[in-house]
Amino acid sequence: MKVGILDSTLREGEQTPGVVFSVEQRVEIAKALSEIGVAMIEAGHPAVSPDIYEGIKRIVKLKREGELTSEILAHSRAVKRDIEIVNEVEADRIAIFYGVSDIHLKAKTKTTREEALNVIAEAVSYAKSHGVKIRFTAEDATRTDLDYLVKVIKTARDSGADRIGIADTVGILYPTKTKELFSFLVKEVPGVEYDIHAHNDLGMAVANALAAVEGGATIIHATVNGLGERVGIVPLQAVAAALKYHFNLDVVKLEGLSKVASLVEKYSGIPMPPNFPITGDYAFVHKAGIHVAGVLTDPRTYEFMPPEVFGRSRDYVIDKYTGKHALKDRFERLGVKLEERELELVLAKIKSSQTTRYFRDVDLLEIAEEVTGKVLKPRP
Ligand code: HCA
Ligand code: CU
Repeated sequence: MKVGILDSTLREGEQTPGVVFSVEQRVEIAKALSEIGVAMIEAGHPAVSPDIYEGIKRIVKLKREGELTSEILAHSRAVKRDIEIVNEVEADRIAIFYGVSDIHLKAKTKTTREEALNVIAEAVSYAKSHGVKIRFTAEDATRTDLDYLVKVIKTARDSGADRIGIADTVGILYPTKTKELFSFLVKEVPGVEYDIHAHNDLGMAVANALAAVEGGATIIHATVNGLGERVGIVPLQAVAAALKYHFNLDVVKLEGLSKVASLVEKYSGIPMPPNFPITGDYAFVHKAGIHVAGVLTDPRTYEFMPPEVFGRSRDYVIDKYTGKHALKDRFERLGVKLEERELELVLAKIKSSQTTRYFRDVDLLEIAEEVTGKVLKPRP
């Protein structure tokens, strides 16, 4: 199975409310993405603003100088002006999108289905005449009449697109349906490869992406930290881990994910929630006594992915949920040897402080001194 990631942090990701990347930041993010090995980088929609235009130019230049390896894409509406601007920035591939559901045709472009096919054919052929590789994205594909969607894809293919993006623009899909859709399209319209662009409105974007791969999609759109319109799209870190563990696919260097996640967190100003998969602060932190005792004996009890794979480490917190195993381990790590009875006294004290969120090491030592009457000197 040949599957790659298209990272759209610089295009879809910048469509997150409040997010704007500077030219320098765009270049740095693209470098970091190429370093971890994403197959494609959607670097922006150059017709939107001069800085995006400039950013794509700089990224394309680095690609030509051999500093980046990913394929560089630029986004475009199905209009000549946009296509010409993409032509100027000399991206490796143009990604032309057009809303093809009846809702989009009626409300946005005010075209009939037939007229839309002409617009798509014209735009794709025009791009083709510039010699650039083309992805055509059927926007709102998942709310589009299936027979018409087939016509759209055939039109784009016959006009020169070698990739087709199936966009779940509103995030309405679920996995069974996703797999069915891709299996059908791959059979019905061969001669092109398919991308899945899954929005996360129902929290199923990663699952839908995996289902699309099972159905034959070969490129998954993702953004670092799952940024994007509304609640965003497939988060790169989760989908990369899922592809590794379910399909044994290496789509990016997993140990590099934390660094890119922090970089994008900083530049986007959107904090990563602590309970975010893989790169969140709590992704490998355990709490309940039973869990901590389990992972201290064998981490596989409550983890299927060792944190080291992602360059991270395992930890646990101490509060009223804590058990004796965890406490004993914590004091041992602090270089303090407590008798069984003393540990029990410390634990009782912890359990009687139900509203304390965390006991830090200094708090634990203080309690231990109190219950034992000894002066405890932790190992430096
Ligand atoms: C957009 C729409 C899009 C396009 C997806 C794609 C969508 O914001 O321009 O080109 O792959 O969700 O339909 O992001
Ligand atoms: Cu989108």
